[in-house]
Amino acid sequence: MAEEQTLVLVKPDGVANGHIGDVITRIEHRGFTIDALKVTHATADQLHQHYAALVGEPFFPRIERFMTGGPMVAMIVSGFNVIEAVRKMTGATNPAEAAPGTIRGDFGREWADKTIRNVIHSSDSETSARREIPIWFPDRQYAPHQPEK
Ligand code: DGI
Repeated sequence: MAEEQTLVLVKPDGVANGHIGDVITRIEHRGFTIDALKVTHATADQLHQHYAALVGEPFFPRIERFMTGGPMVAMIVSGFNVIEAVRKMTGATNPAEAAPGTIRGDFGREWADKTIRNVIHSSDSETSARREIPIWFPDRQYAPHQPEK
């Protein structure tokens, strides 16, 4: 556990359904710091990089359609143990299984097709955060704040 940074994306469904503020409020209420924030529209190239491990999956075209289908909000969030804390706040991948109180459990909606629209992405490890931050913020790199001595 240490000072860390994590990448948070409010996905197109989260933006369309009005949850940018909810996500920011939860992050701020936990005392975490937003180091960078922007509205952005994902390109296919960014998604192929971001979900490199999933590109071969049969459901990848659905992810691509969904994630390029509207604007998103990208944030770099920092704080002590922020990666695990925000993952817990995010909840399970499938909103139908995400616990109440989590962002996906509270704001995720059931879907009639086979696309998982789950409101938010958050990095699952320091390795992921280090890799993902420059995909969405090309002029930034993983750079957690230095703790006070
Ligand atoms: O870190 P997570 O977003 O919780 O999960 P992940 O990195 O395993 O998957 C990334 C996204 O890909 C996830 O938010 C939704 C989508 N996904 C993952 N597994 C499946 C999936 N979409 C469909 N349709 N089916 C899956 O099995």
